[in-house]
Amino acid sequence: MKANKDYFLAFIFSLLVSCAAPQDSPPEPVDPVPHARQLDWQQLEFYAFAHFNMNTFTNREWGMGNEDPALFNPTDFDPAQWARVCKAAGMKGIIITAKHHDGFCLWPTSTTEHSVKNASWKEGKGDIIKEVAEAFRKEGLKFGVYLSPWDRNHPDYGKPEYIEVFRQQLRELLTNYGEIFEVWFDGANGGTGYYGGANEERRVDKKTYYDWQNTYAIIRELQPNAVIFGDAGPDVRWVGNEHGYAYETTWSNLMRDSIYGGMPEYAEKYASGQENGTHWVPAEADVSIRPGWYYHEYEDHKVKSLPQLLDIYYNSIGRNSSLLLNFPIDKRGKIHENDIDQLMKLVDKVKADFESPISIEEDNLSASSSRGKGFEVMQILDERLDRYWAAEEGKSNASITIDFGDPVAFNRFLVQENIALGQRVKSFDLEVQQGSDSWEKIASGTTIGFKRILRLPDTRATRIRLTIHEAKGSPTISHLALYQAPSLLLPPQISREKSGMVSLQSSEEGLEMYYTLDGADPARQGILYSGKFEVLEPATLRAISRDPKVEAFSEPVEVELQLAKKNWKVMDPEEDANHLIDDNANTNYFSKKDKVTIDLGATYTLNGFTYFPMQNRYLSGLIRSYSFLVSKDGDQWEEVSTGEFGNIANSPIEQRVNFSTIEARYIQLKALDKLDDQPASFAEIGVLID
Ligand code: FUL
Repeated sequence: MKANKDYFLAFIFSLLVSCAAPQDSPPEPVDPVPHARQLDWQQLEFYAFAHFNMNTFTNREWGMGNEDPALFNPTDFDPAQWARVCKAAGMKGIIITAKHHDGFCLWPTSTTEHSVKNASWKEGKGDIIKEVAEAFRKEGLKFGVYLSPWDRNHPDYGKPEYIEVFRQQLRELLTNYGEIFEVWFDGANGGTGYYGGANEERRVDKKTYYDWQNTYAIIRELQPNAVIFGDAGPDVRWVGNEHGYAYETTWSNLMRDSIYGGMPEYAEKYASGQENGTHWVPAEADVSIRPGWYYHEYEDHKVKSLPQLLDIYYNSIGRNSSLLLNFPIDKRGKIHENDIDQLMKLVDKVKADFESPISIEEDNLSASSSRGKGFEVMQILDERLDRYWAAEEGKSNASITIDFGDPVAFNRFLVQENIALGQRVKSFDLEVQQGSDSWEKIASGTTIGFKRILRLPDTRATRIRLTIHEAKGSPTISHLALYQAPSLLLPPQISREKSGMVSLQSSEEGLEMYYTLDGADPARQGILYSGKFEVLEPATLRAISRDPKVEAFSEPVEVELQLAKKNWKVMDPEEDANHLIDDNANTNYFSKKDKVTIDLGATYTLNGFTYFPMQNRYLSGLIRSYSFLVSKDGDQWEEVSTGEFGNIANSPIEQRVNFSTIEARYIQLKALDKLDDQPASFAEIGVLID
């Protein structure tokens, strides 16, 4: 293992150094401190989650446990592709759902018939776990397993007998598939299920039922280097949300003994750790690249955007947490192309952000206090955890100053503590001098931990000072760096109000935005955006962002704006009618009558309509087949189109329908058939005019 090798080299190096020049003694650790396996794990930072199991084939997030094993049947299972993608993204390994709550096992376990043994895939002769473990090992990546404690298939779930089944499953996974780096236990536990045909609700006492200590002992025996993940650790803890965000204050210290897996108050009380936590249990932020953990074709257009993924990166890895990014593996058995595209955008941007650290020389550095030989401030220059600056014993506040002489430009600040001696920093400020002798505070923070990254506005400074105000014991800093990240140069985001007012939103401060309304090239003929503008008639809006610092343009974006809904009125509304015509696809209108009627406020020559289905994670009332009618006076109606929104269940994107030109002032969309029995739902409705 690389990290172990690094420690060994570091040890030899420190021996040599200590022979040459005697070092002062290192600071006493501030408890709790990490175990060696936790230190190795911490340096992985970024690794993948794969949700691939029975739910992939039943289009669900949680299965009941009564699914037919034959349904598991990937058509082009390709774990080598997963491994290549993860490797290219700089991810260090993968954790796979060996068994999710529905109980289906991805390996031919001896404990149940509910497994790949009875799948159509490879006529029951396959072993997903084996193939994934081998593919990842081949790329030099790590392999870990998610094993759901809750099992909605097993007849004995809830009884003492099940615990032995669960442990046997764990033994098989930890014995037959080589080195395992992490074992992941979900907090979701107990409830309704199939349970071998009982079809009932089974609640368990989450504190006592699993007898976790004896289960952990099996892991320690079979895989002593593996970290165990759970709400209560014991080695790595849940960050407390599924958005991939750690908190401004994130301690790796935790009151571990007050917590058990699946505890209701966990997220609120414990997720950001505790300054006086008794055990070292660092945070792991888990999040899916799509809304769901499992693959659903209807989410193909909902893969997280680059700005969303960047926020996740900076709010996890930049806040003393690791990042476990999930790929919902698709029905072929591959990572979907859309997911790969977005992942690689993130990877390229992160690479660009940290590509060229601003050079800091030993002579630029000074500290208000230093422990002595071996702990001087220049130790922060390299990235090794075991070479660090420490303040004098007993000093809990101290500062590091970088004096560049000439101004430097930066917008990222990265700082790390030597966590091997415990997490110490409680609060800090970042200040700059810009020519004069007075210090200006540009940021402040609380915890640092293994890694803290601040995203800052573009800043120019001749001197930069990190002041640690409060720490548990004398602070240690193992690394500090500054970067000038390029702007996030994305096309503007376009939104429009019911009134027809259009706004452009930029992906980063300091960008210019240009637009045209006649289809012309916005880079050459664009109007500089300075605030909302009105567009009432249909128009082709093209827009582009420009970074004046580097004189570069983003890709252009193009939107066909339809007739503004300024004078529209929903006739006979059942609910908050505005949601239907507010030009915001994130608000919905529901109709128990399964139809909507609108007065356009004037007569137009129509040649089509649009239906934007709801965009919520859980869909209801989507229209499958429709009838569209128009009227000149609101009395006499004529059907101008009827048909199907073919693939709306799988692809709930805006639907566009054209028909022969007709004059009308009133329109009506009727649902003839829906995906379920819920009231017909509409995010937006629009008209196309000639
Ligand atoms: C949750 C589970 O219930 C989800 O299905 C998913 O596996 C996620 C990672 O953890 O608690």
